[in-house]
Amino acid sequence: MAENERLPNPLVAVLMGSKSDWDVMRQADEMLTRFAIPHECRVLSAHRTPAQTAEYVSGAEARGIQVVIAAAGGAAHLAGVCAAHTILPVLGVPMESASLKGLDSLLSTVQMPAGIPVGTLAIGAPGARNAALLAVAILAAGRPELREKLRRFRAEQSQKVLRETLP
Ligand code: RP5
Repeated sequence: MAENERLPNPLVAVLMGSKSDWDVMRQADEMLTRFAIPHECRVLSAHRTPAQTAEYVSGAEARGIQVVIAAAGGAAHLAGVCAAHTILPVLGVPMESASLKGLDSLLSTVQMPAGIPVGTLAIGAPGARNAALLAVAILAAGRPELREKLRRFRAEQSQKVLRETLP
């Protein structure tokens, strides 16, 4: 799905602070597509487009979005800013940064003071994929068919590991 493409009635918003995050965040997009979750991907920045970020996230719940995934690098703090503007669950994905390898992103995303939570995933691609899987798990709570898909995904993953042979 192309970046910024809007599907009708998206359930998940995948936000990222810069187009430079897309190479990693496309993995969240692909995972959500694999589970047939309606979603939309947008570039919105906490510091470069602060007003538009606040406006988008403030209106997300009314548009039917149920989970927000927010990825950013450095000290950008997009996930925390998003969480400040919505009661929807916000999943933060720290992007790997050039200077500190994502440790800066991780700390600025994970170290939220009490009261406004951000569920923080791993730095980079594993975090992008797991954010999508966690969004699926959140949505699956009230959707038995999605729970079954998640169980099948886990079973296939197990089978793949068990089929591995070593040279
Ligand atoms: C953050 O700054 C973005 O999330 C990105 O990871 C990082 C660098 O952005 P660019 O300078 O590449 O646009 O806001």
